[in-house]
Amino acid sequence: MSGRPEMFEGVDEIWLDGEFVDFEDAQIHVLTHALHYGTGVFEGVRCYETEEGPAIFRWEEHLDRFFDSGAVYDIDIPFSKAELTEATEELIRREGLQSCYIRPIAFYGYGPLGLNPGKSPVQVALAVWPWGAYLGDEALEEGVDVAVSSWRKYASSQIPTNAKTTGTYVNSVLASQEAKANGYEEAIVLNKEGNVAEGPGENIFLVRDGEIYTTGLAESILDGITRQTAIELAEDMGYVVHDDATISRGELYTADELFFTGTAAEVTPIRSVDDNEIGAGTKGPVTDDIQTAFFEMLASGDREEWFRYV
Ligand code: PPE
Repeated sequence: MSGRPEMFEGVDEIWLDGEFVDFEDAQIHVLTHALHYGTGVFEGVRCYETEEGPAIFRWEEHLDRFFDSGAVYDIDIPFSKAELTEATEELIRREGLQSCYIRPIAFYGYGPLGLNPGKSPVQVALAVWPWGAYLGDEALEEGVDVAVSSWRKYASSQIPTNAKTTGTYVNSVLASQEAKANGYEEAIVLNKEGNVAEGPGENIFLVRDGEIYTTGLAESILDGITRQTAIELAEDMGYVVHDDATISRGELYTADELFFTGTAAEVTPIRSVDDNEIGAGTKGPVTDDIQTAFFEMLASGDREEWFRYV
């Protein structure tokens, strides 16, 4: 296929419905239910290069969330967790990757249309590709300039926010497009109540007087696995972490430090919000501590329970 996106250039195969198929053959029908109604669930996982070879980071937690997301929509994934694990590891080996991003997706496939997906078959795919720093290498060092979006995060009373559903990402797409159109690198989305929820693809942390705050699960956020990782690493270092915080827009402006967490974004500092410089306008000391601990943990693999070696 000519014009293949650069990020997929080296990808040879994709696992689709139980088989390894050539990249070009990983196709689905235009009448796929999920294309029309967004009835799919997905994950984003990273595999890191370690001294003992490639290791998938917190695979079990991602797999659990994948199945939980599916359960919300009665998406009955027709493969066991063991089968998906085996397929993912095999795919990484076949692609010969030392580190990569992993994208599992399960969705209502080609069947009758109409809102109730009842008779549509569930299809599952796994893809892997190299993916560097989500917001750029410089972002990890210097931080990103972000803007509070005019789009609100959908409330968990409207669509479950703890499920990672394909369709609902239009909310993130809108916020992200708006931020970029206005010259910012990323957005922060407020929830229906007007408090801080998260980024379009990241959770958010605030540092004030040496203590760490992150928005609570009741604030219509995704229960991020990197969020949980950052909380644990920070607590291990002796920081007080408030993981159930309600954060107002104004508190963003007066924070000592802010940073994003996410599988793709890892630990990315935020250097300004709506053109207000945060702290010294670069990566702050607490953010640096957490980010350093995060990358050291990934390089050393010393939290064994978090790694699955391929
Ligand atoms: N909130 C949202 C809305 C979100 O999409 C993500 C992950 C997170 C929080 C962080 O969750 P976790 O990865 O478990 O720490 N966003 C994924 C998709 C990014 C994309 O652009 O695609 C990701 O980071 O893989």
